[in-house]
Amino acid sequence: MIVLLSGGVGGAKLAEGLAAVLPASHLAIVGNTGDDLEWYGVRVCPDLDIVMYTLAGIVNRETGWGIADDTFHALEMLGRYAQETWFRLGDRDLATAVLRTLRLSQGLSLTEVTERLCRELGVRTRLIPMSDDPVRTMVRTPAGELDFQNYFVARGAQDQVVGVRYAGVEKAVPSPLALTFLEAAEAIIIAPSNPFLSIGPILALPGMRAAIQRRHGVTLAVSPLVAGQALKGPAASMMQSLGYRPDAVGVAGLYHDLLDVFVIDAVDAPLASEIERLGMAVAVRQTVMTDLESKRMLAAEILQIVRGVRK
Ligand code: FO1
Repeated sequence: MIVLLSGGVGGAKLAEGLAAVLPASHLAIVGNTGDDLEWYGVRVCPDLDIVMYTLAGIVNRETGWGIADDTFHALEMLGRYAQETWFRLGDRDLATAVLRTLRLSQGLSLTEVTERLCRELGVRTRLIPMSDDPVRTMVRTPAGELDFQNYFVARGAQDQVVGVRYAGVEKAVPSPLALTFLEAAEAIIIAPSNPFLSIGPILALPGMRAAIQRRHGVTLAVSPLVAGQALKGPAASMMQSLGYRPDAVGVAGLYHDLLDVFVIDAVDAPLASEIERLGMAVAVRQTVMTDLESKRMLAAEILQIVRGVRK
């Protein structure tokens, strides 16, 4: 069993690659819920939905989020009522959120609801929210503290980030199903997602880092920074403003207590020895995933690396 810890768009790319090279029964994905939001009374789980829609083959390939060919009639109507429309939740996407909200109100856990939605969309890979409890990523900026979607979507991730906090995390517990899969995993793979906004909330759950550390299986991460830049999103500038080196060495430092192997891009090969000094092996590969072939290729290489690690 391979378990992928994933955020949204970057994580979904690797999820797609892994799903293409592994039987569905050998892959589980633990998804971030720190960027969830209540939007007009319905619960939206962007990172879970991005992965679910990607694996279902219905994701909007241009944006990486939302559903292909979705329409925005509900949002337009809200605009006519002079309500906020900055979060572009499409009509089909809204249906997912309505059904999720209904099922949660009927007493199902988010883990159960996600499992049902995936099954109904034909997704056979297990997708498990990191927790059934609410955790909200809050971003501290010179303009004040903002919830994640406000920072990211409404304000376009333009504010300088001076701190990140995961509200509610102290009282949250990891999803029991996620822990079961993590404990049994031959390998845990940390996706090339933002270390603070996507992976940070998962690792901040009480007991999560310890659960990853005490296993015998391999733990590997793929750097989300290539040549000091994120392929998407504000990871590099955040690293800098939070006082970390904005490159693969900085990311390796954030995970140094967890990793056996860190996969960096070929352009970052000169950083390998510095990362090794942090106490992990380094694998240098082409990590930029642009199409299904490059996703499959990276996934296959990761499996090969995992199988070659002697602990
Ligand atoms: N990202 C945007 O940049 N603008 C949007 O209007 C937007 C809407 C949206 C609706 C549903 C959904 O599942 C995701 C959506 N995203 C949007 C993406 C999302 O905000 C982020 O990419 C993730 O939260 C970070 O992984």
